[in-house]
Parts: sequence; C-alpha cells; structure tokens
Amino acid sequence: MDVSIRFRREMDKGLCRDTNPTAAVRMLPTFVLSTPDGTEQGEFLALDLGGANFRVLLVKVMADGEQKVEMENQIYDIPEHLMRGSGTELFDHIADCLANFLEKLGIKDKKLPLGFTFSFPCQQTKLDESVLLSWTKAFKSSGVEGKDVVSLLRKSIKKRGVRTGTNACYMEQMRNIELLDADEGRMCVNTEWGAFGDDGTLEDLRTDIDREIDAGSLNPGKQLFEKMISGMYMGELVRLILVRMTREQLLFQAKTTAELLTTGSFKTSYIYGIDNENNEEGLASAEKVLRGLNLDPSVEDCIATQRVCQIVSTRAAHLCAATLVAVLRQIRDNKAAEKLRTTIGVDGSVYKNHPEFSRRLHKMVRRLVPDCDVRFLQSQCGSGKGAAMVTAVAYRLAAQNAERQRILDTMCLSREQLLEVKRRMSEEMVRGLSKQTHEQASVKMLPAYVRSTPDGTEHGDFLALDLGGSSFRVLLVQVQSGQRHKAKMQQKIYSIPQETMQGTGEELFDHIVDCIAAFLEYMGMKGASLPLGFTFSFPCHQSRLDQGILLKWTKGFKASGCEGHDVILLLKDAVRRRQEFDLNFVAVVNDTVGTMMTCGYEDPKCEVGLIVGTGTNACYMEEMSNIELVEGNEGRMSINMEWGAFGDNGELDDFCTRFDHIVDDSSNNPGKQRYEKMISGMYLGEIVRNVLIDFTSKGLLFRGKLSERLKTWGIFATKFLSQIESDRLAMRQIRSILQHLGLTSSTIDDSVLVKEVCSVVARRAAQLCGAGLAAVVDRMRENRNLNQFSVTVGVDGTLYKTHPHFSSIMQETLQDLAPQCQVTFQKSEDGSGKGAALITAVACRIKSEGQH
Ligand code: 0WK
Ligand code: BGC
Repeated sequence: MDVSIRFRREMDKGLCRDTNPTAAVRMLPTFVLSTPDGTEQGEFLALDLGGANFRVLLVKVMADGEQKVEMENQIYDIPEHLMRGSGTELFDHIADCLANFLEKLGIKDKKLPLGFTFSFPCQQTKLDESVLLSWTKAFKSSGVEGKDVVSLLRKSIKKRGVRTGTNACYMEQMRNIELLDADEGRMCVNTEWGAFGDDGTLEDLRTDIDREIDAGSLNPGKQLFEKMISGMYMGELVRLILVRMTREQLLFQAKTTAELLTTGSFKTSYIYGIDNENNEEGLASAEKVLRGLNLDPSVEDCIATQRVCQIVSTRAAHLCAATLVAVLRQIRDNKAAEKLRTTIGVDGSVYKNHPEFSRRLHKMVRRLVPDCDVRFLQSQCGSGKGAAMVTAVAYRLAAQNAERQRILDTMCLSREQLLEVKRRMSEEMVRGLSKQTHEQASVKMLPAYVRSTPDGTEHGDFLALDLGGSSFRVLLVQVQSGQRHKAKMQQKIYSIPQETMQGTGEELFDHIVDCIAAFLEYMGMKGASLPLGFTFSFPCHQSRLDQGILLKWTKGFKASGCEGHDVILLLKDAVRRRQEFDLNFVAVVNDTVGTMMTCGYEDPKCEVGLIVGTGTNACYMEEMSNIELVEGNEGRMSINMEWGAFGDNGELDDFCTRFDHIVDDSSNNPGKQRYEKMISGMYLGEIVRNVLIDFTSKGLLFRGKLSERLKTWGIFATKFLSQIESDRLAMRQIRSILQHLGLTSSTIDDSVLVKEVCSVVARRAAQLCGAGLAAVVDRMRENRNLNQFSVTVGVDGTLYKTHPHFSSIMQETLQDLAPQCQVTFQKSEDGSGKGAALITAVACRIKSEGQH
C-alpha cells in the first residue's frame, strides 16, 4: 500500500507541467486518443522492438464488428553488437528485416501504413514523432538518444529502398496531462514506471543486491524499479543473492564457481522452472541449473535456491501490483466511480512464462484494491498487433475527423461571409423602412410608436403583461416621480400550456385574462382598473401605441383567429367576456422595445433593444425622416426590426446548411423566420440534434448506434448547449446529459465531439447575431453622420444570459464588423414588462400634459 501511494505521488509529479522535467516517472503522453471501436479496417505493417524478440508483422483488420484480425509475423534477431553499435546500423538492420519480410510476403510494392512498437522511454509530440529519452534494457546504440526514432527509421527505409523490461500505460483524462494544452477527452499515457525510484523514492526498500545490480548495469542509477522487477534483472538478482550467501558460507559449502560469479549466468528463465508450485519439479530444476553452474548443490542448497527464486519473483510481482494499483486508483478517481471495472492487457515473458508470477500479481492487486473488478487479459499476439491497432485507430480517427470537420466546416462562417450578412441586413433594413419595398422586405422594420423616454416625472401604478418569451408574466410596476431608479415591481409568472398556444385565440386571451385576475387577486387589488402596458413579443403592425395588428405568429405560438387582428382588441374582448374588472389599455410593445426602455430607464444612452431567447429580434431608435410609413420627420422613433424573418426572401440561402433546412422543414412555420432558426434558443438544440443524428448515421458518433430518444424533436433542449459548453462541466457530466438522452453507451470521445458540435452551432449563432447588430449600430452612426458612435444595447433572453460564450463571441464579431461603434451591453434584470409599464407611464404623462 505504501509503495502504491508513493507511486501515485510520482504519477502526479509526472503529469504536472512544473514537476514533470524532474519527475522520475515521466508519464509520457502517447497521442493515442482512442481505443478500437470495431470500425477499423485495412492492412497494417508493425515493427515490435524492445522486447525479448524483434518482430515484423502484417496485420489484417476486418471491420466485421467481431474484432477479427489476421496476422503474419516474423521474428528477427538483433545482434548484441547492433544493440551497442551505432544507431544508424541498428535502424538499417531494422529496415533490412522489414524488406526481407515484405519480400517474403510478396508485398514489396504495397505502401502500407506502419505502426512501430519502440519499447523505450520517448517524449512524443505527436503520434508519429517520438524522441528517445534514454535507452534502457540491453540497448545502448549511439546517436539515437535525443533523436526522433521515426525519422531515423524513415531514413533507413528510404535508404533501403522499405523487450524484457517493465512498464505500463493507461488512458488518462486530457485535463490531467498538463504537458498538453487540451482539456477534453483522453489520451494514453506511457508511465515509464521502470524509472520509479530513480529519484530515491524507493531507497528504503532497495537492498544492497539491488544496488549491486544497478552498479553493474549499462545505466547505473537509472530504471531502478525495472531492475527490481523485470525479467532482464530477475535472474541476476538471484545469482547475486546466491553469491552473497555462498560467501557468507550459507550455501554450496561456501564454494563459488566461475560460472556462478559470471554476470548473467543465472537466466531469469531458470526461475520459471525452479519457482514452481510442484516443489519436486522445482527442486529438480534447481539442481539441474546449479549443476549447470558447476556447483555441487546439496538438497538444502536446492531448497534455499528455490526459496531465493520465490522471494525475488514474489517481490517483483508484489511491487508490480503496488504500482498497478496506483494506476487503477487514478483511473477510478478520474471516473469518480464507486467501483471500477476494467481490463488490463498484459504481455512480457515473465508474466507469460513464470508459473507463479501472474497469480501472485493478481492476488496482491485484489488485496490492495478489493473494490475494483480487475480482469487480466494476456496478449496472445504481442504488442506488434497493438501497434497495428493503434495505427488502424489513428487511421480511423483521421478519416472520421476529416469527415466530421468537413461537415462542421459547413457551419463555420468566414469574416467575409459575416460582412456579407451585415451588408444584406443593412440592405433589408432600408427596404423595410421604404414605403415602396416594405411589403416585400423580409425585415419589416415596424414602427413601434415609442419616441421618448421617461423624464422622471412619471408616477403611478401600472399593470404590465409580458407574453412571448419562455414564460408569461403579469407585473405591477409602481413608478414614483423623481425616483428614477426606484420603480417598484411585483410580478408573477404563469405558464401558457402548449395546447393554449396552439388552440383558439379566444382560449389564449381568456387564459391571459384568467392570469391577470389571479394576479390582481394575489395582489389584493381585485377589480382595480389600472393603465396596462402589454409586451407582446410577436411581429405587429402598429399605427399607434395602443394598437398592434399581429402579422404572424412565431416561436411555438399558432393560436387561431389572431393573425391580422389587433391584439389589444382581442384582450379587451377577453376582459369583457370575464366581466370582473376593467383595464385601461395604453400600450402594446414588442419585447425588444420593452427591454430597450427598461434599460433606458437606467442608462439614457440605451437606444437599442436585443432579444436572444426563445426567439430573436432587435429594435433601435431610427430617424423619423427615414421611417416612410409614419408621417413626420422630426426626432426619432423606435423601430421593431423583426429581424427573425431575415432570410425569408433567400438572403441567407448560401449560408444555410442541410441541417438548417431539416430544422426549418420540421418547424411549425417552414420558410419563415430563417435568421431566427439559425440563432435562437428554440432551434439551436434542434440543429445540434440533427448534426448528431447525421454523425451517428455515418458511424462518426455513438459507434453508429442511434437512440430512439435522439430521434425525438426538441429532446436536445438548447439549455443543454449552454450546460455542455460551460467550462466547469467535466466530460462525465456531459455523458450524464447524453445518458439522459438515452445514449447510454456514449464514450468520453463522444462527449468531446458533442461538445464540439454544440460550440460550432452556438458560435455561428452568436456571429450571425453580431453581424446583424453591426448593421444596426453602423446605420445609427451613419444616420447621425458620426465617425465614432457609442451606444448602449439593452439585452434580454435566456440564451444570451445563460450561454457561457454566446455574448462574448457576439460582441467580438460586432466589434470586428463595426469598429467605429463602441457598444455597451446592459443585461435587463427586470424584463421587458417593466419597460412596457414605463412606456405606459410616459404615454399617460404625455396624455395628462396634453389635457392641461
Ligand atoms: C425576458 C423578457 C421577455 C422576453 C424574454 C425573451 O421580459 O419580454 O420575451 O426575455 O427571452 P426568452 O424568455 O425567450 O428566453
Ligand atoms: C418575434 C419577435 C420577438 C422575438 C424575441 C420573435 O420570434 O417575432 O417579435 O421580439 O421573437 O422574443
């Protein structure tokens, strides 16, 4: 347990950017980001260097979902002199072996992808670039350390014209690998645990025998943990112990032999025969080995030798278990899992050939982490197949990334495209304002009859309704003159059931009046007759403040018998039907105008209102001289742009993707509100859902498994976009959102991709919104013949307020496309209902001034 805890500390040092350079356990990123998902296919070559044997392999991977792999391999010798010679000779030899292999298989002309298992500590900067940090085991070729082994191999192959240690790797969360900037997904980390203890962490456990081995090794002071547990040194450990015991007259009548004193004379493979459950066989094997070393062992000597072998290999198995457990704990903590269920792929001659090693390792692992369900899977085909699989996965990932990027690129807008959106919006604004082209214009530029802002003399109680956003509110706003910032407000939120939104107009307005009655009751003002301001967030033609002819429903509303009607009259009729109270209908305003007024009450420079919520829209103060639909040229009046309809005449067709068309076709107003359907909260989730369906159907996501729930309209609520993109949300939380959507088998990689889709869709929405706003503020600047123009925009809407990046991306785009405008954004805290009440207060003041 203590060794395991020490190793865990070393792992953290290796993962941490500051301590990595001096960490003994280097925790090297491998740039292997994913494990096979069964869709890999193709033929791959693999080289496997560094274990007991050097292999060249041809691996055929079939994407038949059965993980079937066909393999041909050839073992080639790496002569000792090449291990210690020059690196060029070593890599030329490797290239020769490869050429020989290709020749044999008659595939010399095939240009196959190659995976290279190079089992030495390497600093990788990408999957196919790997700099050797230091040789280990029996290798010491010159001119290789500090070099990229892939380019050395490439050079030899171009020229050509074609082991025994211990280590572990595991899939680590990217956010824990401080050497890399990425935060999302996982990457395989090569722990290089052979070097555990090189910084003295194991000094209290290392014995004099360990120090003797190290002193006699090719790399003293290095790979100390490896020298305590791996096959290259296990035999030598036993030999040195036998020598020590002999010299202390404990064995072989204190007589050593030249063989016993020869380094490496006691092979690790000897231990496999001696440290045998079947004692008899083990002792016989011990005697045979000792006689082979020219010793004349007694039975006691054989028993003692067997005991030494048991102790050396048991220590190795237990130490290996301790470090393995540290890795298992790291994975469990990363997953925040109660119980970890995982499989460990194992290879190596000691694990495979030592009769007791694996049992002892498994047993100690289970003792140290009884709460983990660990399966050990012995690799049958060596890591060469693994290298081929890594190559196959890399190929699959590369192909999938390319396809995903190709699709996502259709949703990325360039600066030129955004400038074009701005230009076309400006053009449509002019067409909307002009009497001649107003009817055809997609952006209706509706006069809103708000021309002045409160002057502080307003006072009284006002009722306000706020319909059209994600919730319906009834408000009482009490305005005291001279108390500019102290308008008191009480409000209650009421729901508008879907069937009421899409029923008859009478039912809808009767429901609204029911809510007013309930509110007056709740406020103890039953029967009160107050001036009313009505925020009605839909396109209305107005010829005065207290009239609003509904042009068309948008968002989720479709109540019959309303379009083409004055909504004030519809409300009046409903009040009349109820016969319980009366109201003084003073104003109907759009939520953008209400929001502008609410913020304008605090900041007189607020002359633009913006909503990015269920729907999207903007209003601003336009020169009366430009509003051809209204008489008079003096001063300014607010214009409800209804920019949600921008694109309904095809202005955005060259920016629309097939996902936008799918969302529009499945909406309740196809062909309408095209700009809104690329920006607002009611639709962003749907765009994402359709991209995810497309990716899944192409096998680029969720392993191609499409869940029924994901096929459900509206299931991917836009709030998920905001949650998924929040920096605080860990990948596993994204996974729980996906599980909620019935995507129970999603992987971390899937979560990373879903997050990327959400960010691409939200980024485009924010940029399009920024381009539209740039057209508005630049027009106001030109209207006022200003070189520099500063203005405040009052903004409201759930998407703008809750999405972690929408507002900043929109403001960046606005600043870039309208650099001569300094725009301040003021979030409306009180909603547009207050604005409607203030507009009502102003209208009442003007009316009462007019009567005196
Ligand atoms: C709050 C305003 C309301 C507006 C809404 C828009 O008071 O008038 O319609 O914001 O945001 P949503 O609720 O659609 O997200
Ligand atoms: C409506 C606008 C409203 C906007 C924001 C749009 O669908 O047409 O009138 O301002 O949503 O709520």
